[in-house]
Amino acid sequence: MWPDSGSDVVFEMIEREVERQNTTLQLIASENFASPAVLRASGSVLTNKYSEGYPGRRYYGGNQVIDEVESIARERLSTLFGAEHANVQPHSGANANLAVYLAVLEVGDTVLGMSLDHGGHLTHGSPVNISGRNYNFMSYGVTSSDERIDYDQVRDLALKHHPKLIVAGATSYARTIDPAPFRAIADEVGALYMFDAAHIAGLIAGGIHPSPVPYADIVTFTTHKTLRGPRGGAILCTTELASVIDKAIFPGLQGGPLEHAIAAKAVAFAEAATPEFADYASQIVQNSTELGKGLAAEGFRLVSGGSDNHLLLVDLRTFDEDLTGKQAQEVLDLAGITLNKNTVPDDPRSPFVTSGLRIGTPATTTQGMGATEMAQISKLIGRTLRHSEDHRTLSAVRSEVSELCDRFRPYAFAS
Ligand code: DSN
Repeated sequence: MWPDSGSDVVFEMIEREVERQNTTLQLIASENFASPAVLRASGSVLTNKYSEGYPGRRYYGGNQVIDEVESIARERLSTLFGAEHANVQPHSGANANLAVYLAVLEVGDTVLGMSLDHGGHLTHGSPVNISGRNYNFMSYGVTSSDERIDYDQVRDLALKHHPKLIVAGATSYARTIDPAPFRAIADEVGALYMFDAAHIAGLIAGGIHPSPVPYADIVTFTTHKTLRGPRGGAILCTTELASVIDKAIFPGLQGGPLEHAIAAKAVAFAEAATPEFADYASQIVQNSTELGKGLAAEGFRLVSGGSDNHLLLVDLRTFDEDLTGKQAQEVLDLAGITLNKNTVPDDPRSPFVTSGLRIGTPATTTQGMGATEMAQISKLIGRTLRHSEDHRTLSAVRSEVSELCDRFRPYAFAS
């Protein structure tokens, strides 16, 4: 019936990626290891089905089972976060954000968002993104004194520019984001309020970070970061906004939903509602705190002085003024430590070079690592970057990383 593609070279590539994920340290703050059950739903025959529309209102026939799958995903998600309405169709966090803009803004409208180099996201108004091209974004950032969100600046900008929408949320911000002050500012200027919880959705679901749902009109997020689901996005909103949000996703922005991904999201939402997940979320933050202590002891400066969440933003300049984030990322990769370069607030270097690193604990925490391993990892990072040109050191670190990962293997199976 089908060509014999079981020995396609692509499967050999997937095997090698399983091997890479099993044997190197995954410290990219936005990554995680989805459970075998999530992977199973994600790889299912639901990929075959077209289901434009929403449960009970599809354009094509044959959607009886699909309707059940999408309905359970929506119900589980609404319950998990206590939201009035959930849309589980966004293919990604970027699409979720763009759908919100499409739903509530006109081209040219003014919006307030966190600047990319202070921790925001491309879709929060970067000039190279459609958000920055279509809308008049004004950027707020962190204070220079404590490197935390400058709520006074948010308010001043809001009073001056009267945005139609205020966007909260970040991709490289290590501190708790209090959702309440944004609500007060939005009310003061008559703006709508969207909270992009992509990075911290799992911490909110686990009860470790304050939920923006009672405050924000709309909450967007990805499902694959701390929430530990399949790659994708989701939107929560009030009943009042449900119809415009749904219409913005389909037919406004997307075509057929990825129902295999929606099934996997449903599985992940059930996992995230368990007491074990709450323990997991708490452990992510404990691990981040421990890793931060270790890195500080190695001579690294932590932006804002530490972390309340799943990530650390490291300013490399106190450790080695000439070492760029790009160089550090590359040499750590050689040693089996995977993380990403990141700008630090007011970074004099470009986003392709940077003076910082972003380091996250969601994946290693899923593997079961704890305080002892975080201390070990901080030492490995310090040792690698202190001897970055010594191949013997890199090779010794690589072996130690392998041994460590072997004790905490995420996937017992080959692909
Ligand atoms: N690429 C994601 C991150 O790493 O934070 C954001 O889209």
